[in-house]
Amino acid sequence: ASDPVSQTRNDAAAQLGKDILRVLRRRIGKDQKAAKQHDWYASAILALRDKIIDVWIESTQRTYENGGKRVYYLSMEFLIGRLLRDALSNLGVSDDMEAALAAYGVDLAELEELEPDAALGNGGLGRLAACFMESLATLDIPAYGYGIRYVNGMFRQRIDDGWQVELPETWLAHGNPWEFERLESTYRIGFGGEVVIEGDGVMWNAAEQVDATAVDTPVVGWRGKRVNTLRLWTANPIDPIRLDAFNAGDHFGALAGTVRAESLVRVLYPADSSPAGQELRLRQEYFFTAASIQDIVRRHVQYEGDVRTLPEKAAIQLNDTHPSVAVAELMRVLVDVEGLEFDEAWEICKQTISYTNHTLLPEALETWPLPLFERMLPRHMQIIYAINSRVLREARRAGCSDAQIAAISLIDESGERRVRMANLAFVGAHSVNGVAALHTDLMKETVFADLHALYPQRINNKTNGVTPRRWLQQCNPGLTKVIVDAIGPAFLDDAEALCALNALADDPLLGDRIAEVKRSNKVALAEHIRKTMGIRLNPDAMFDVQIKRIHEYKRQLLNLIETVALYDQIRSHPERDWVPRVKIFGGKAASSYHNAKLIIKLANDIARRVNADPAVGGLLKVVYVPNYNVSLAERIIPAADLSEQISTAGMEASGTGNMKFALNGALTIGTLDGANVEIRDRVGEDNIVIFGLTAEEVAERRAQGYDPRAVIEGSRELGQALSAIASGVFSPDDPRRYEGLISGIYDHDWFMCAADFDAYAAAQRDVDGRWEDKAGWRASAIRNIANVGWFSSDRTISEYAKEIWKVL
Ligand code: DL6
Repeated sequence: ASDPVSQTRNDAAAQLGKDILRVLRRRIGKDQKAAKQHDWYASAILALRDKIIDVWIESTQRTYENGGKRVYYLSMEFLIGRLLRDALSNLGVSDDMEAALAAYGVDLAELEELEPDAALGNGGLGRLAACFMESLATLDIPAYGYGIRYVNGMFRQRIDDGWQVELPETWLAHGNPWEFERLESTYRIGFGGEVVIEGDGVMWNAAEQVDATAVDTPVVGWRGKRVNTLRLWTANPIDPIRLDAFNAGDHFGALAGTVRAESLVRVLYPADSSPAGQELRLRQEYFFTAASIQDIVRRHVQYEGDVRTLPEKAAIQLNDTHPSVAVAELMRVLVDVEGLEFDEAWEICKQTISYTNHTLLPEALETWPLPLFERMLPRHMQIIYAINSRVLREARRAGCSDAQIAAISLIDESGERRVRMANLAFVGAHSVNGVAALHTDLMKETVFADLHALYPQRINNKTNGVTPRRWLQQCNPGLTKVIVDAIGPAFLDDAEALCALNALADDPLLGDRIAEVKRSNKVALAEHIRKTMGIRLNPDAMFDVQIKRIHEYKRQLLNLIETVALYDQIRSHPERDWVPRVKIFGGKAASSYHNAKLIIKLANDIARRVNADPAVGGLLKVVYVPNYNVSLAERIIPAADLSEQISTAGMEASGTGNMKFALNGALTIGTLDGANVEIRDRVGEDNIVIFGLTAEEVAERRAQGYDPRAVIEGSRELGQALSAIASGVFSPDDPRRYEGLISGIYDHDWFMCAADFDAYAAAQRDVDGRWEDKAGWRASAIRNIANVGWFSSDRTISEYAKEIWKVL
C-alpha cells in the first residue's frame, strides 16, 4: 500500500524482519535456510526483547532521576503464563511482527504456541500478582515483583482413565529467552545456627548458607510506557562441590550443598488453600523474602544514604502470609545490621509494610511449629517474641480479655505451640486488606476480629481486578474489534469507558456482531477440543463453564450433581424443549487432596457415560479439559456463554475468573460470594443469575444444626442424583467409588451442596429460559461487558497506590 501510514508500518515490519534475521545469525547461529521453528521463536523474542530493553533502561533511569517511591510486591507466586503475545500487543507491534515473520514464511500464531506457559503459581493469588505487575507498569508506577524462579512450576496434569496424574512441568527445558541473570545481585541467606551476644548487639551465626541470585524478567505496560522488573530468586550453593569430600571418595556427599540449594527453588508447592506445612516450604519463604528485603534495603541505602527514610521511598506489599517473615527479617536488618533501636525500627517496619489476605479458610492460615521456626530462624524467633511482648502489652492496656489476648498473640498456645504468620503480618503492617467487599467485612468479623478491635483503622478493602489487556484485547481480538467499531477506542486505555456500550445493549446489529464473534470463538475452542481430546461439540449449544482449582468449597460437585439430575430429566422427558448444553470443566487438584481428585474422576466418569448415551441426543455433553492453565483460560473464556461461580457463600475471598468471563460477554450463574456481589451490583440483577444461601444464612444454618439428610429427603431430584452416583451408575467398574463422597453430603455437607441444590437447579432452568430469548440474552451479555470495566486491575492498583502505598 502506498498511503503514509501503511508505508510506515511496512518500514517497521521490514526493520523488525532485519532485526530477526540478525538475531538468528548472531545469537542463534543459524541462517534462514537452517532455521527450525524453535530458532524463529527464539529470534523473534530476542528481537522484541531488544526493543523492550530500551524502554526498561529508560524507565529505571527515570525512577532514579525522580527519586520516586518504589513498590515492592512480594509474592510466592506469579502465574504469568505466556509473554510473547502480551509484550507484542502492549508495545503495539503485533502486526509488524506478524508481517515480518510472514515474509520468511513463518506464522506468528504457531510460534506463540511454542512458548511454554510459565506457571509459577497455583491459581487466583498467583494470577492476581501477574495482573498487578502488568497494571503497575501500565500506570507508570515504579515497581518490582519479587518471587522464586521455580525450576518446575505448577505440575502438568494428565488425565489417565479419568484420574489426575501429576507430572513435572519443564518450562525451562529450552531455556528462557525473557530472563536476565544478575550475578551482581546475589545475597547470602542463612538458616539455623545460633545467636550470640556481641558487644551491644547480637550476632546470628547461621549454620547453613546459600546464595540467592536475581533473575530478572521485564514486564511491559500497556502502550509500552514503562517496563518494570519481575525479580525471581534462584539458589546457588556457596561451595558447588566439596573437593575434600570428593577426593576422599564421597562423590555424592561432595555435592550435597548443591542439591540442598537447588531443592529450595525446585518446585512450587501445589496446594493453594492449605499450607504444605513442610520445612522446605518455610525455607523457601524465608529464602526469597530475605533476599528481597536485603535487595530493597541495599538499594535504598545506596541511593538515599539513610535507612530511616525507607518508608518514604519503599512500599512493601505482602501477597498473603507466605512472605510475612519479612516483618521479622526487616526488623533484623534494621536492628542488627543497620544498628537502629528496636522501637524506631518497629515504626519504620510498620510504615513500610502492608499485607493482603486472600482467604478466610482457617486451615489456610499459615502457622509454623515453634520448635521448627526457632531451629531454622533463631534470631527471627527472638524478634517475634520481642514484637509479641509489645503488642500484647498494648492489648492489655487497651483492656483486652485473656481470650482476646490469646487470639491476638503471635504464638498460638492452644495446642502444640505455633507461630501465626497472619498475626505477624497484621501487626507488622500499616494496612491489611481483603480482596472483595464481603471478604473484607468477614475478615473484620471472623479471623481478625480481635486484631481489628485493637487496630480498627488497619483493615481496608481492595476489590480484585484483572488486566483487560490479556483478558479482553489479547484473548478476544474479535470482540475487541467489535467494541472499537461500536464505541471507539477509549476503552483500550480506560476499561470503565466500556460503559458506553450500555446505550447500545438492545441494538440488534451489535447483538448480532457480538454473537458472531462468540460463535467463532466457540468453533475455535470446539476444534481445539476435537483435536486434543477427540470430542465433538456443537458450537450452537450453550457452553457452560467451570474452570478453576478443584476445591470442595468451589463446589464443582454441586455442578456435577446438577448435571446428573439434568441427564435424568432429559432421559425422562425427551419430549421437552431442552436447551443443548456443553458442560466444560477444568482445573487441578492439590496432589494430596483426596476428595478433589475424586471429584475430577467423577466428572470424567459422568462425561464418559453421558457423552456415549444416545438417549440424550447431543443435548448434553460433558468435557473435562486436562491441564487447565493460563493459556487454556485464554481460549476457553472468550468461548463461554455461562460462567459458573457457585462457591458456598462466605468462602471464596473474591474470585477473578468471574470478572474475566463477564468481560467476555458470558452471563454468571453464582452465589452471593466474593466479588460476585459487586459484579451483581454493577451489571444489575437482571443480567446475572444469583441463587442460594447468603454468607449470613450459611452461618445461621450451621449454627442451628444443619441437617442435610432431611434436605435430601425433601428433594426428589437431588435424592435421585445422589443415589445414582453413590450406587455406581457412573462407575460400574468400581460401584462403591463414590460412596464416601456422597455419604459426606448426607452426614455433614459442610459446603452446603444439598442446602443449595434446589435453588441451583431452578437457577439453571432460569438460565435455559433466558437462553431461549435470544435478544434478551444478547442484551444481557452486552450489559455484562459494559459494566465490568471497573474490575480492571488498573482500578485496583490505583486504589492500592493512592490509599496504601501513597505513590499516586
Ligand atoms: O485474591 C486472589 C484470589 C481470590 O480471587 C480467590 O477468591 C482466593 O481463593 C485466592 N486465594 C488463594 C490462596 N489462598 N491462600 N492462601 O489463591 O486469591
